[in-house]
Amino acid sequence: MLDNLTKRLSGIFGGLRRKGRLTPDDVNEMLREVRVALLEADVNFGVAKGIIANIREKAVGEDLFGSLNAEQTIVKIVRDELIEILGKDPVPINWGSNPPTVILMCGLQGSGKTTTCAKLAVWLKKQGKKPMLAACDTQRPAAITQLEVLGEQVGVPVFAKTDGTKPPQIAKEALERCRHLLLDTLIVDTAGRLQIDEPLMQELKQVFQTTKPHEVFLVLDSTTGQEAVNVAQAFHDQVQVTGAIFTKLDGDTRGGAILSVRAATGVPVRFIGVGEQVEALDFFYPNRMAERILGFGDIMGLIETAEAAVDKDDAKEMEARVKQGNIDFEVMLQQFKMMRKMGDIRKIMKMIPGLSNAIPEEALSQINDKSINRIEAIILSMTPKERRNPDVLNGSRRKRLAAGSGTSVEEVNKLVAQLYEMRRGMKQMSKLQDRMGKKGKFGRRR
Ligand SMILES: Nc1nc2c(ncn2[C@@H]2O[C@H](COP(=O)(O)OP(=O)(O)OP(=O)(O)O)[C@@H](O)[C@H]2O)c(=O)[nH]1
Ligand SMILES: [Mg+2]
Repeated sequence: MLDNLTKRLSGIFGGLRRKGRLTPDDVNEMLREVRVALLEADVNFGVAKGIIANIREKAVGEDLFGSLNAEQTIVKIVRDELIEILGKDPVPINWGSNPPTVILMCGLQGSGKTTTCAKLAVWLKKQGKKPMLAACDTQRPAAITQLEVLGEQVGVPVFAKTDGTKPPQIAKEALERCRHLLLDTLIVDTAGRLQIDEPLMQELKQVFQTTKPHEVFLVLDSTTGQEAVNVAQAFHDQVQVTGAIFTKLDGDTRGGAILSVRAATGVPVRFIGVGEQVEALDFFYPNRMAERILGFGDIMGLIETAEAAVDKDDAKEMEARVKQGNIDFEVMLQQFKMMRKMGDIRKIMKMIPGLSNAIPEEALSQINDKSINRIEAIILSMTPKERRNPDVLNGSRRKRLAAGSGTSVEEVNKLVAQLYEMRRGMKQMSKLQDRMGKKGKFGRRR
């Protein structure tokens, strides 16, 4: 996600750090570089110009020159400016006064509307809502089935009609059904359209008028770059768009449109799609995005992900065992499970501050599920006794494990050696902590 911009900016600010005291020329040069970096990330020209002008103005007011922490001051100014441009405060869902809340989804063909409908339903369920999906894309025969399959997958009812009923009427009936079933949110999927497609725009307007949506979310494909901003303007002119959802930010995108859309059209970003799975939708926080762009990582996001995935009691027990150096294959298996629940390990590592820039892309790509799968297969081939007490793993047992897991004896040996290595490391660590604790120099935090 915007990795190139992050790398460019850290390079620019890193250069300032090496310089120490700054002259006005240094700052001008820095601003020029930031501007190029923004443009290369596909930020709208006018928006980039505005950002630079604001940074310059604030920098002048900060009495930057000659001060020793000029770099930190500049990073802070840039951060604040990015937050400002992204809309400052996150925008909560407008629930309306009496349910159901209607959310109308629109966007170009293939932007990710239908997928995002399902993702949004999952997100709403996590908020304790009872959503329903309405299939108002009658253009593509497969579209209804697609939504029905997704609805089934996420456990949300789908209202659909295949008897030639027109979308505005389907939407109207869906709303009635939604009320009848006492569900509180209706998400309306619509047909993908090409911008110029007048009849489809008319249809969207009619659906808008019959459902009077509380939110109109425009789904934008972030890989389309600047074009996304033009699309947003075109839709906004027709129906009042209340929010943008940028999809496919997990891919290799320049993504600068996400920085431009609000400044250029007034439409704030509300969610971002970060993967193909139905969970891969994040509520949009301007400050988190700004900090992520600047390579600070996404600590809050990381904590939320971890909290959602980890059972508190499990975590406590694991911590105690790790402290005693008392881990076994049972614990290892549990840790893998936890990591799986947290999602893509690479995505998690990218959320850790500093790490995203420190680790080269190739190294990250080598950390994969496959190697974890092999280790897991070995552990799963063990008997419960072997998992708890690896000392019993003699040669013949190791051979059996290799055969049972489709790996080799070498791999099994390596895994067992790793466990002993980890135990040793943990014991040493806790001894060290104890000693420091006794000296009273570094009191343990817990
Ligand atoms: N990697 C990635 N893929 C996504 C994301 N969101 C959607 N997609 C993919 O984009 C493709 C198109 O998604 P759809 O939801 O069918 O798009 P649509 O806008 O409903 O398309 P039409 O109904 O034809 O207009 C699918 O293959 C999705 O899996 C995302 O955040 N990340
Ligand atoms: Mg669709």
